[in-house]
Amino acid sequence: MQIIRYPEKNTWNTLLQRPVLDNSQLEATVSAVLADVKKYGDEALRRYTLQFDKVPLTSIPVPAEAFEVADRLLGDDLKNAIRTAAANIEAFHRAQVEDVTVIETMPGVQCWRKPVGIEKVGLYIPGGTAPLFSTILMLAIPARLAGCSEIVLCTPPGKDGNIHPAVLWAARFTGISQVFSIGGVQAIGAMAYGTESVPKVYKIFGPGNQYVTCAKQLVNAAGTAIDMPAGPSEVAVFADEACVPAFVAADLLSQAEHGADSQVLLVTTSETVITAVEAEVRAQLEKLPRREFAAKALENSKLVLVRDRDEAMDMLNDYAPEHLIMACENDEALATRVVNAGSVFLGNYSPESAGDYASGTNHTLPTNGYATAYSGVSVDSFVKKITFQRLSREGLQAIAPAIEAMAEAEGLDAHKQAVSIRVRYIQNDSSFK
Ligand code: HSO
Ligand code: ZN
Repeated sequence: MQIIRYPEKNTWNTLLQRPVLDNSQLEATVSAVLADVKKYGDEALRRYTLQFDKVPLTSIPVPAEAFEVADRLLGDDLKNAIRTAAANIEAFHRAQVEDVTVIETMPGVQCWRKPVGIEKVGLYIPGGTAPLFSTILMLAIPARLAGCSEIVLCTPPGKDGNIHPAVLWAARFTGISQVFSIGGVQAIGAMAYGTESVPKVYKIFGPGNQYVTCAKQLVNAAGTAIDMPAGPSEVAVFADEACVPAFVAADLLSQAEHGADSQVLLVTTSETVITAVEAEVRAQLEKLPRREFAAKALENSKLVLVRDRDEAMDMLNDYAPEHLIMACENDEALATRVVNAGSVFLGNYSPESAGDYASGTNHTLPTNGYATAYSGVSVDSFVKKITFQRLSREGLQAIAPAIEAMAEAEGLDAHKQAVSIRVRYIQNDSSFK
């Protein structure tokens, strides 16, 4: 990890830069696969699964027996852990379900907004080096709470053609309607366009590699909604002498182990913290099974010494991290100054892993600086909010002069007439026809 001491403000931009990925080469490949899926449907899904995953698919939908096998294979401890996490995630997200409030903006003018679940949503769970079944809880639970009627899931088959039992068990447990054994760009295409086996959905959620992210962006440009632009995982930690360096190091490594492209950042006001955290990172890294990924990620990562807490907060807000851990004195007071972050973890006993798995908050969060303008996934991500209104005769009469004057000033006479015609009717004007 690179150590940077007291960087001048005009160097922050460079210092906080994320690794830039060049998508230009990739886009042609991704578009070609998408076009093929659109044209050839299931046949293209089988062909690409054979080509990319090296699996000859017998069935695109995961058969019912596979869920029973998964149920037998999965240990009770893991099932209970998933149950605990799911209960917390459900409790946290249930509170996001909004009540409908009717607002009387003027006497006789009633307006309200009703959240309605997006009917068909598609969840993508990557395969690869770690089976992220926790992401199923983070997506399917809010989807169900939002009232989505069709929740489908795509995930690639492993080398043996099977899907990890925890993925299937979590899918069944959270009430997902159908699971399909496909991954990568072809899965995103299948959910965006629909094939003989896979239903077309209106919005696609979930993490993925560069290819999947590019596919999501392309189908989004063509009309399918997506959760958010996704990038590699990241965590920033603010620590002072109130931190426990071994905890900070463990948190940095927990995010670094996601992949070689992950990025971690420590901002501190204390030279002692830098020295201690660096030594701990080295020691703990050695013992990690995924040390190669973590070590690669650490090459892109920085330990930064700043002058004071104000400077630390300015820097962290500029960085807009996906996750922000504050292991410091008076964390809550300092946290009131956070303006850009996906999810914030306060104090020495709030590791990011708690939010990644089980405390209740969502782990699908804005990366790559998008926390300046985007929120993480929530029940809101799965609903549209439809507004309604009803005006009484009195209400319309009261508001009519305002509408008429504005319509006239915009030169939109038919708009004015839609009000005036009713007013004349109400007044029983003889000119009404
Ligand atoms: N830290 C990831 C989520 C995750 N962690 C899943 C473990 N499993 C989101 O940035
Ligand atoms: Zn994680």
